Amino acid sequence: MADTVTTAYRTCPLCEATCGLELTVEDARVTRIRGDEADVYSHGFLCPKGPGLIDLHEDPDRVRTPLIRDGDGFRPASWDEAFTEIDRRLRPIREAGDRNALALYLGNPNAHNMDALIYGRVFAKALGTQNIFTATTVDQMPKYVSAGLMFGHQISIPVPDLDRTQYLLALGANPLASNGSLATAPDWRGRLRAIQERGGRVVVIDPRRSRTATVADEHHFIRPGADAHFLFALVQVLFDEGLVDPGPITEHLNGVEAAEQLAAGFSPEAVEETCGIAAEEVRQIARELAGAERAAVYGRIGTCTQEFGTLASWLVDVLNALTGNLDREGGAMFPYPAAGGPNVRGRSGRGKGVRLGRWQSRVRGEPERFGELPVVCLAEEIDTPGEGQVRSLFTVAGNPVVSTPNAARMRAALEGIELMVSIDIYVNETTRHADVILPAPSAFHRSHYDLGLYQLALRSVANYSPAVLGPEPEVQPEWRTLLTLSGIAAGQGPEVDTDAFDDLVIRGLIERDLRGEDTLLAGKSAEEVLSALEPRRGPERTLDYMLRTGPFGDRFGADREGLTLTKLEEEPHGIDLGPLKPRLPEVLRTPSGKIELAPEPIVADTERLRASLKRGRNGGMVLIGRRQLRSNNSWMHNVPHLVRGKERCTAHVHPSDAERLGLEDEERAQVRSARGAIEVTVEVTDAVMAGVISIPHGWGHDEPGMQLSVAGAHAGANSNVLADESLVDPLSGNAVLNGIPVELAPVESAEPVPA
Ligand SMILES: Nc1nc2c(c(=O)[nH]1)N[C@H]1C(S)=C(S)[C@@H](COP(=O)(O)OP(=O)(O)OC[C@H]3O[C@@H](n4cnc5c(=O)[nH]c(N)nc54)[C@H](O)[C@@H]3O)O[C@H]1N2
Ligand SMILES: Nc1nc2c(c(=O)[nH]1)N[C@H]1C(S)=C(S)[C@@H](COP(=O)(O)OP(=O)(O)OC[C@H]3O[C@@H](n4cnc5c(=O)[nH]c(N)nc54)[C@H](O)[C@@H]3O)O[C@H]1N2
Ligand code: SF4
Ligand SMILES: [Mo]
Repeated sequence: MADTVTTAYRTCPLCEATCGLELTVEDARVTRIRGDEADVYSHGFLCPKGPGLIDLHEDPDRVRTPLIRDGDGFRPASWDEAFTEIDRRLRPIREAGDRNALALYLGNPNAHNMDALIYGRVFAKALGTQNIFTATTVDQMPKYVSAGLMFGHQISIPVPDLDRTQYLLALGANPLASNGSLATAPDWRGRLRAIQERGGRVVVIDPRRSRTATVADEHHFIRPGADAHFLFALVQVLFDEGLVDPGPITEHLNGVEAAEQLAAGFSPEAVEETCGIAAEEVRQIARELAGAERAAVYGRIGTCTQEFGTLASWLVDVLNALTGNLDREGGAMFPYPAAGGPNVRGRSGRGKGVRLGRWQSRVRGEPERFGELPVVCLAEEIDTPGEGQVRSLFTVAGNPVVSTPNAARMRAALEGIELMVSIDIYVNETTRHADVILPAPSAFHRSHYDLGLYQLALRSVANYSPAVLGPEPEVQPEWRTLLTLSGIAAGQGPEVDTDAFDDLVIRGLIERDLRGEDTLLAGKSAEEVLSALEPRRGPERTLDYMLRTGPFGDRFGADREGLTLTKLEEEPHGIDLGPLKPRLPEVLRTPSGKIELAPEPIVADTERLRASLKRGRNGGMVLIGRRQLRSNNSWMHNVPHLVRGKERCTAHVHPSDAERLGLEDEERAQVRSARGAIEVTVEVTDAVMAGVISIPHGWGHDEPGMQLSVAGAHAGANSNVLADESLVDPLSGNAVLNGIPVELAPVESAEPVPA
């Protein structure tokens, strides 16, 4: 019997759903994880990954001390040794005088990590380089660009108000596997069922009959990459049939006429062939969308990681606006995060808008967006000699070898780089190339608040989780590691006073807000605010500051009932601050103070879409991805219960294609693209559209020198060997990961896969 058995609560950091977990802790070990029934947002919901936190925590392969390269392997080192080594190796590169020789790649788990969200940007700034890359450009950058141009800030992304809508049109999203994205809400299954139970409809547009499509009222196959055509056709029908009715937001709209003109060439008949959806069905959807009492159009990764990603992302919100559903309850609404945010802070209703392309990448001249360059440029910036070549790469919670296009080129680039440093929990496909690996604490040893994902939540929710097990022995908190690296990058040497640095960070934040127009802190000094935050330090101090200056905050005494971190600490199941309310025009940050329905860069790009209508289809196959419930991009396949059972890294092929290509179910096939070839097991299924093959990403754990014993035994193949780094959505620079031309053949009759 355990001596002490306690219960702790923590928000799950693994995906965007932010479920509350109830943890049983016996003698300082977490022995059980269940859904927290009392959680104000998830009410007990959880998925099979949640309990995997125990396996992650106890995984013998997890990195627990700094590692320094030693021949082909690594040797454990102390933190001092590791930082000294980084400083020693970085110094000559830094002193050569070109800051762009340093590069940073930030991966997805940073979005779920309070330390990284607060201190990651400090590190990026300290590096002083234009070579900042993140997983955003293999994901949602098109939505950032469209939202930025339309509403004035990239984070102003309307979310479908699932709990009050009567009609949901979802494209390129499979929330029953992914648990939702750019729309933070636990238990999509329950929320979709509730729409149906109150007499509403769920319509899914996807080249696959996904799990979500299976529970929907209606599913239409669409040819990969044809969402913008389809959405434009809906817009065309709305205008053509007099169904446009933006309602109360009319006075805030610029560009309605321009939208009408742009849509004119995209009648349902004109796009039928390209989309693979019958004109009459498109018309029907447009009428139902317009006729629904409250409706929301929602597009996710399938609409972003494709050739027309920004156009599709834009059209989603054009439709929401034209049907009167933008900013209305039950429609597509702007979140209202308790910790504030760029569209909550400062002067409201008008702003500077967004500026794109403040600098360009060195090799192919890709423009910057929101401070970063497209990750499709990363390998070429490393492997192309010349002035400004990247000589040193830092990765923080990222696995670009598996997660970004042209894996072979990325692998070779990392092999050749002068210095690579990774903050990561595993020696994996990417970090095996590092010269120094710095570990990060397990989720049980760090506190949590979803600073990022609550920016996209369907309700205003606040939930803070303290570290369940206190600090992890031997592993520094990630914020201190990031600040030490910031100091090293800034030339302060390896012994960085992270407490003093942290004081500067928070002071900078406060002073920025004090300078702002419309400040909530009017009449206060930085000293007063700092002393009110005593004795907190590190991320908790910043979080407290953000909550208190947020829309529900106590504003340091101005509102006694207002939110503080102390109040949140007393509520382990979180605080629900209510459903979303209309926010127009206050949410806008465009220079015009209006919603720009037809921003100039987007209008210009519609020409490319128009031209694509004339493209003949050559009858070839195209590749798309497929998320699986028991995976998390590339990094949870070392959790035994998540990889147990049937092989999951398989290629879904339609029966008609299988027959034509001579492929049998469960046979091995070779899939080849312009960039490379992989071998996978075929699953013949009519759940995928004819002409389309679907392979999940995140696999291929068979590289040498990794420490992933479980994943290695379930290696699968890396689908990003096939993805082409030259294919991007031009407005956003986002990678095209869906709709990649491929050829497919039985392994025996195929050319051998090159090593
Ligand atoms: N073909 C194809 N490619 C895709 C996608 C697709 O749909 N199709 N999806 C894309 C999307 S949406 C995304 S977001 C990207 C993801 O791209 P990445 O973020 O580059 O890849 P992940 O697989 O999420 O890798 C996360 C890394 O973080 C480490 N890690 C986990 N937890 C922590 C932690 O707490 N601290 C630190 N420091 N490290 C940690 C893991 O070990 C792993 O190395 O992949 C993209 N790639
Ligand atoms: N279990 C699990 N959950 C996850 C992740 C994971 O790896 N595993 N990753 C997390 C991350 S980083 C993200 S960004 C989110 C993503 O969350 P979602 O956006 O819901 O991602 P997917 O489940 O990949 O669903 C995308 C759907 O788009 C379809 N699709 C592909 N191409 C096209 C196209 O051209 N048009 C249309 N209309 N559809 C297309 C695919 O068939 C697929 O069903 O999931 C998060 N949650
Ligand atoms: S749905 Fe997401 S947040 Fe919820 S338990 Fe699963 S992985 Fe965690
Ligand atoms: Mo993602």
